[in-house]
Amino acid sequence: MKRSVTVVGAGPAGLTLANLIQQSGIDCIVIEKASRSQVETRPRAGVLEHRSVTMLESLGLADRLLMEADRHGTCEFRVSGKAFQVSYSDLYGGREHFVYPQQEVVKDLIGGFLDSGGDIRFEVSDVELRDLTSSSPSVAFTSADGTRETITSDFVAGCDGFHGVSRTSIPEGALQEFTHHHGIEWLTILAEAPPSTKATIYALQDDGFAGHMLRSATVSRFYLQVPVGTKPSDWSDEQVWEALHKRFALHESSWTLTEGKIIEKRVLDMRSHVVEPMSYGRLYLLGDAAHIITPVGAKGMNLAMNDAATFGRALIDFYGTGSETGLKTYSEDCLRRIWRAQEFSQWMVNMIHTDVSSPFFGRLAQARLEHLAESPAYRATFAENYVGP
Ligand code: RFL
Repeated sequence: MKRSVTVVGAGPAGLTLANLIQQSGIDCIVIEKASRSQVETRPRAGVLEHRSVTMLESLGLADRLLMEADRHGTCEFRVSGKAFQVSYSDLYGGREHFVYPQQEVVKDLIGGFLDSGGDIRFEVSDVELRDLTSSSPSVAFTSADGTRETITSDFVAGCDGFHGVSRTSIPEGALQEFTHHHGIEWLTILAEAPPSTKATIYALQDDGFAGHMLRSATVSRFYLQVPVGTKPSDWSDEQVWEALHKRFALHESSWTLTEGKIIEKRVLDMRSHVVEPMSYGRLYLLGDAAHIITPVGAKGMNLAMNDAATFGRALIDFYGTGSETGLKTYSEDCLRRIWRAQEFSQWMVNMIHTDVSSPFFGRLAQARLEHLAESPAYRATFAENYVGP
């Protein structure tokens, strides 16, 4: 097989890229390890920044999103029983977050790509990337029916997430890796519970952080700060609800938390990881394959889609005019935004957790939250970063 671009991985990064370049007449193929139903039902992120929505609109793939997504412009902080809200949309030109589950974004992107004649091979295995520094790299894989196939292309887009094969196909020493473990873990819970709030809640109590994130009218995501080394089975459903009630509790308020059936309970390792540069020869890394960010600030899916937009534009330029400028600056262009998001996420991690590395940091978190509650200038900076600059 010969295609201009081989895209490895059908997550938000790979599918955004595939739609973008296919719409510009660049032939590509997407290969994906999981089945179509697996990728279309995998609940993960749920917050789209306005720029991601604008990009999906420009691809003609935002109709369902614009109809179904809830728009949010306010979040709430609860500190030891007292609440304050930040109307980040009002503070940043009316720009909002769109709450639309990642699996719905993926569904829309797969539908759009296949409807316009796209080629996605699901359930591939034994993927191997070869000749990456040549002008015709190739990707070999075993297809769902057991046939071994090889695709030769001009470029390979490594969009296969943190555990994929793309980044690990790059020889050791060719990339610089930046890793940080934040010293905390989150128990992440997905529950069939209608939201108990209209605004995302970040709550901080002496025994740790709790988050209430919005997903849909019937499903909510919750987070609980837990000690490093915790296993999901360490927490019974009853203990989860008890901790959530306690950490969200408000003095002098009749607010209540609506419980529901817990459908997913996992422990999320809170770490950050970035590689530089985000390319090697004709292999370009996009999304989680190149960088991991904590869920604090809800940036992961948006960064993945931004990488796709940046690389897509570079390819369109290359095939349209022969210019290699966009390809050469791809990594630098993406990394600027990635590091800014990492900086914001780290700032927020330190603000909403007790005892990240010592009790000293617990007190700094309180001071930062007080500053946010009191200072319009501080809130404006938060809004700019939270909405996406
Ligand atoms: P993905 O989504 O991991 O997709 C990679 C795809 O590659 C496939 N794959 C392979 N395919 C072929 N060959 C191989 N060898 C392969 N190996 C893997 C995988 O099956 C998969 O389909 O990466 P991508 O596209 O870079 O997208 C990144 C986002 O998924 C990720 O950053 C977000 O989910 C992070 N994230 C959040 N981001 C936000 O912007 N807002 C949020 O609110 C938010 N919440 C979250 C999150 C991530 C979470 N978890 C589970 C890590 C909440 C959670 C709990």
